[in-house]
Amino acid sequence: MIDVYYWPTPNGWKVTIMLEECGLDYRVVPVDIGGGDQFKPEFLRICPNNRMPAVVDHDPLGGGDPLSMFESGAILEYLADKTGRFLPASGAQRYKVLQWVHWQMANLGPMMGNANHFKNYAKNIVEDPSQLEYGRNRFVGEVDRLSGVMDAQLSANQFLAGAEYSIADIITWPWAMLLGRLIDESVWESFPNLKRWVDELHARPAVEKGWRLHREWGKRELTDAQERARRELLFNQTNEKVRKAREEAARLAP
Ligand SMILES: N[C@@H](CCC(=O)N[C@@H](CS)C(=O)NCC(=O)O)C(=O)O
Repeated sequence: MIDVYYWPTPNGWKVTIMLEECGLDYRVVPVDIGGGDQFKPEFLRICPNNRMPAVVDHDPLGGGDPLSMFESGAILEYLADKTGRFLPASGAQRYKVLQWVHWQMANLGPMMGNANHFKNYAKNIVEDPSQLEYGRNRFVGEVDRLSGVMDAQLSANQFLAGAEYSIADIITWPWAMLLGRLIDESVWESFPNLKRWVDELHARPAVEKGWRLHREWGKRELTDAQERARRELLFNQTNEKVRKAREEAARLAP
């Protein structure tokens, strides 16, 4: 059994889609990131970076004690090795897949996260909206560039790493499918190969199921005060603020 520490966001969906694709048994542990669950000692012991997703595998590859892991890229690579699915065990194709996995982790995810911040969230935080212009242009520009990288790759290949569906696709889809919502639905006209791939993957039952899992959690109506508290929690993190929670987690460690 695998415990998956999850909230319905693109980084969370990567893991639930992979678990569904592999047909693995899993149990969902909610991590309400707007409510501060990522700072709870029991979660920080699993993920000292106070970010979900994370997993604990009670029957780990190779045996031994339960294995806990954070970072979605590492989690997908582990699950692929555990099941022998969606990542060749060796050879050139393994590294082609991993190259796109690392590309997503270092590029598309962070750039889309920052573009979303400057475009959608930050306007409720800063008093002078002109402060946002540089950040918004910088990150939306990067997302546009990265969309072109995917579109070119998918113009010559059915999937990101070539002819086979792999963890490179599973890890990239949850972010890429949000491009229209982030930029504008007309963005798809510029990236027809990317759109073809987004739609083809969406037709896979495991993708649909992993993506829909507990969507209702992220759609609660919040009061203004709750919204403010959520913003303070998510967008104002410093070492000093997180340090105390980390120390408490270390103190409680077995
Ligand atoms: N590189 C990490 C990113 C994880 C991440 O940023 N998770 C966000 C939600 S999508 C989170 O937990 N945020 C909580 C916070 O900002 O405190 C991964 O891919 O696992």
